[in-house]
This record gives sequence, structure tokens and C-alpha cells, in this order.
Amino acid sequence: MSYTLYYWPGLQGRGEFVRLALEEAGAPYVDTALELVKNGGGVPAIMRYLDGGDVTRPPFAPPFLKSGRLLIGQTANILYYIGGRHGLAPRDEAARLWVNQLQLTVADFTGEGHDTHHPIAVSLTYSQQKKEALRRTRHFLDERVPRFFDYFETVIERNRSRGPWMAGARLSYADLSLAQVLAWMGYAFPKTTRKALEKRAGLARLQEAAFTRPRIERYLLSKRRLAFNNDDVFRHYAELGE
Ligand SMILES: N[C@@H](CCC(=O)N[C@@H](CS)C(=O)NCC(=O)O)C(=O)O
Repeated sequence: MSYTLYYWPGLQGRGEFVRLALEEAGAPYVDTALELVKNGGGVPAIMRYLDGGDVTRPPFAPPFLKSGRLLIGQTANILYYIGGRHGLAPRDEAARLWVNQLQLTVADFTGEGHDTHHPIAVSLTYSQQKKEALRRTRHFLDERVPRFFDYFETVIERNRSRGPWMAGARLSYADLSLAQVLAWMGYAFPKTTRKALEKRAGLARLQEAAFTRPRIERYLLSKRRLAFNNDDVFRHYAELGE
């Protein structure tokens, strides 16, 4: 069965966490961000579900995924669903919850990364909150990045399977999401990220192992993978110090 992924066109965004899982699974999917409006894609495809008065379980925001009659929102929830169906999550409940917990922690970090350039309001532009963005970024890089990165490094170290992953001996969707976040960080804050990864071999190894998986590598080199850009969740602004 083919899935339909709904996400904003022109950026990787949180939709990328879902794309990476679908790509690794080799699951067929339609990405509405890549479809023309006249073919049912683009922003109208999303608005139909956000605003449609007939949608009984409306999502709050993209990404959301259609699978048959199911309409699933919230990235971690979507991944929980895909992971279970495509071998990207462990089978037993405790381990599945653990992977979900890791995914939610990746989501927390992603939110904090976003708030470096939009610390006051998403309705304001970056240039309307530049001063606050600079202040927020300093705290993010000095305090939050080491805290989150140390946490994930510890998780990898304590994984008894001793492989590159966070949970057990097999890759999970949370590993793919962490690799994505590290890639975003490398774009947004290259100096901090380079230094941070030099000190945390587990994180560097996980990213390398995830992004060199054959299907992922093929995807990253394809046209479907959009370039990093400053409409995205993580952005590069030189004046924020890097
Ligand atoms: N917690 C949600 C957050 C979704 C989210 O913030 N989506 C963004 C794009 S990446 C959006 O369109 N937000 C619109 C809004 O918050 O009003 C998730 O992880 O999926």
C-alpha cells in the first residue's frame, strides 16, 4: 500500500524525519511537497486537511501521513506507526516505548533549534527578532547542545548491543532522526557541531552509519532530497556566530 506524506514544499522540515524512515523502509509513498498543485500537491493538499470542515480527526500541523483510511499527525506518532510496520522499531513494548521516548527527545531538541532564529514568535520574521535570536543562540550552543548531545552519546554508550545505534542491535527510526538533526546542526552551526562531534565519537559514528545505508545514501543523492536552506527548522545565519 502506498502512503501519502503531507508537508510544506521547499524545505526538509520535520517531514524529513518521515521521509528518511519511508526511504529506509523502501516503502512507496507520494510526497505532496513534490507534486504540482494541479496534480493534487503543494500547499492546497495540506490546507484541505487542516481547514476541511469534514475532517473528523484534523492534524494540527504538517507533517501528517495518510495510510489507507488513517490520517496520522505528529512526527513521533507517524514514526511509531511506520516503524512498527517496516521493522524500524523493536517488537517488544518496552523497547518500542524507549525508541518513542528517544524520538520525542529528538523532537524537543528540534524545537529548541528552531527557536534560535524564532525565539519570540513564529508570526514575526527572523529580522524582527534578531537581537533575541542572538541571545537565545548563545544559550542554545553553550548549554542546550552539550546537554542533548551528551545525553544521546550516553544512550549510545549504554546500549548493550555495542553497535552504532541508540536502541538494540538494529537501526531504528530514532537513529535516522538523530542523524538528520546532526546534519542540520552541521549546516546551521558548523563550528560548534564539528567540535561537538570530535568529542563524541558515538554520535559521529551513528550519523555516518545511518547516512551510508544504501537506501538512505541513494535518497540523499537524489533530487527528492532538498538542499538545506533558511526556510527550514535549522538555519544558518552568519551573524549568529558561525
Ligand atoms: N509537534 C509537531 C510539530 C509540527 C510542526 O511544528 N510543524 C510545523 C512545520 S515543521 C508547522 O507547520 N507548524 C505550524 C504551526 O505550528 O502553526 C510534530 O512533531 O510533528
